[in-house]
Amino acid sequence: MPRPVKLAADAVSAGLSELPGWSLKDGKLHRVFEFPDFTRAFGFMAAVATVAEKLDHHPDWTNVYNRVTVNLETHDQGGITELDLKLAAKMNELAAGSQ
Ligand code: H2B
Repeated sequence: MPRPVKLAADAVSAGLSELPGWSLKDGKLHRVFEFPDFTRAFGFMAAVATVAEKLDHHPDWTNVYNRVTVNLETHDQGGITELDLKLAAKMNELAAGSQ
């Protein structure tokens, strides 16, 4: 699959408008997910890992107890691409119900 290209600012804004909880921070898609406990947070990360491998697109993230802080960008492109919007949407789906 050809790698997507870096999106223009207006395309990023349009994408963000359909991604509840996400914002633009330092040129990356940013969201903090909060769960009831560590087990739920880690379960979310495990579920996302499977999707990330399938997409061959991986999040920059950190976990502290019940919180997962995520920054998405496409390193190859030095910016945000459709793959980041897709992964962000998938993360929202996977987090729904376990937050
Ligand atoms: N993930 C992210 N977020 N950005 C990339 O540019 C990227 C990736 N590149 N995962 C992929 C892997 C690349 O290194 C492999 C070779 O396809």
